[in-house]
Amino acid sequence: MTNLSPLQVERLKYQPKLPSSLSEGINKLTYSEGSATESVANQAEIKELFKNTYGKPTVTFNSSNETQSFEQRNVGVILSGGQAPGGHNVIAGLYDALKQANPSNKLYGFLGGPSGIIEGKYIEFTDEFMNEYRNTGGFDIIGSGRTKLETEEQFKSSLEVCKKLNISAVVIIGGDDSNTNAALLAEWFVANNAGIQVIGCPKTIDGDLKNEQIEISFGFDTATKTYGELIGNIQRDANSAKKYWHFVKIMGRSASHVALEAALQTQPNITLISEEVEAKKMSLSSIIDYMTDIITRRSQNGKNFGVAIIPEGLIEFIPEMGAMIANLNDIMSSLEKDSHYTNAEQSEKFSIIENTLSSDNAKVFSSLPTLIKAQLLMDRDPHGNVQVSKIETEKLLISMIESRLKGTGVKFSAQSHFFGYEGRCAFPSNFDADYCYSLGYNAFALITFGLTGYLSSVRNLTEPASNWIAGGVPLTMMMNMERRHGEMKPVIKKALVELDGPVFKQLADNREDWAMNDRYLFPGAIQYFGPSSVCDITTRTLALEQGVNKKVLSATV
Ligand code: FBP
Repeated sequence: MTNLSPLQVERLKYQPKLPSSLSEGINKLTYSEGSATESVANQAEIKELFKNTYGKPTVTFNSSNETQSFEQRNVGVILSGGQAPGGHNVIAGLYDALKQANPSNKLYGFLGGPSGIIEGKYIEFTDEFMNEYRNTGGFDIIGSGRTKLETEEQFKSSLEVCKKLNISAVVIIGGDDSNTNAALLAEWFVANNAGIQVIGCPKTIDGDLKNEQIEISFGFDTATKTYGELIGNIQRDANSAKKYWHFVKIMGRSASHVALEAALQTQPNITLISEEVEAKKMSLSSIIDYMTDIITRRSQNGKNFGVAIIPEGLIEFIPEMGAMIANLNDIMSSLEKDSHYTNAEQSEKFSIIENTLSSDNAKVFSSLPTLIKAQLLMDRDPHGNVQVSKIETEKLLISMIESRLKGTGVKFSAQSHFFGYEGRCAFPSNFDADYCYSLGYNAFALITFGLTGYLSSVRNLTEPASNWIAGGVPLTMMMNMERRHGEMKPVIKKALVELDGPVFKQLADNREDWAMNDRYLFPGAIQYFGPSSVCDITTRTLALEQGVNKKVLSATV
């Protein structure tokens, strides 16, 4: 290995921690079953679509006195969707468990996301190769992709590739869309007697793949701490120069968990939460009223500066925008196949869109600046999502506030930022390094017990790693029916910010104080070595949701 930074060298030596139920060894496990499960909604439709994998029980692992031995087997792994810190450690945990079970076992990595299994593009992991990636950020070990696995042809070619490599289990490391793929593939393999198990691992910096069994998806911890550091630095700058308002858009496609967590870590002057905007039916104009009021009141106190946090997915949660985008998504799926539209110039495209949208939605679309209109028309991702990371909501808000303040005498000079990609490939924090390694190790434990259509689950995460609880949760339990590409499809339901929950309450109780009095916090960079109170601290979100706020928040008071 050449060209390693000093931190890389030290991180490669870090030995991630496992829950004590798993740390006795992969051959020393037993498991207990919970009761049968139901999907979160649309039970009848989901049951019908997942005849073989619906309704299975949750499972929990415990260490056993008996030692099992395992036949040789081959496993495939896929990294799917957006990068999240710790993905390499999931593979490392999976690899170590698999080799511990039987040194002749093989792990194949499919290249470039789900398309790797369809096209038969893979590598075989070796000790030497795996060791280069332990505790590192990124998904570059095998690459990632967003191909949606849903057609009969895709399933058939995946089966052919697995048969060729003698693979009897596939682990899909992904977010809600990717684990929907995992559920579909698991069902298809059972229905076709393929003898191949499918296990998912909960990944996404967005933090929206969670429920009672999945306390948080991996990557959220590291990504939010990275954004916390950057926002803290911006706050110092704003408070030093006292001349700019910084509008910071924070990644997180739909849910505002990332923006909310970053706000609790840094205490900025304004934080918008998409779920609140939707619940209060706030129009774009009323959001501008809210922000302009704070900017004006601060200005009256001689403070022509501040920091505002804007969640990436905001635009879809503003009622008139959300309705227009839903209408746009439906019409785009047919317009994208129409050569008259695809060959048209931008201005002609806008008028085709305005003539095809309903009249209310056409009015909303036409009221937007050209830049935002063009960004709204960009390609959808393979799952039918608008690519909100490409929509510059922060600039839209700045320009609308500038117009609103014109002639009022309030000084408003703004800088815009988008913190997203900066946080997705950071070196995993100690928490994510341990959590990811445990998720991967645990995924192999699920495989050894013959389970399929399960998501690797490690919980009790605010406790030391030795007290974490390892097990599995059926993927169908998290599903409901949603409209995608103009059709109803089974998908894993996103967990949005709960407005009556303790995390949002922490913001709501403090935001007026933070708006007017500068209560900025400066979290600084993630620490990997040093006192546990700094290095092993979890997120406010996890701590508040698990009711251990005192321990974690004391550092901020
Ligand atoms: P996943 O849901 O796949 O984890 O991706 C999350 C995310 O980082 C979102 O926060 C963001 O909107 C999106 O990916 C960006 O996608 P891309 O990487 O394709 O630009």
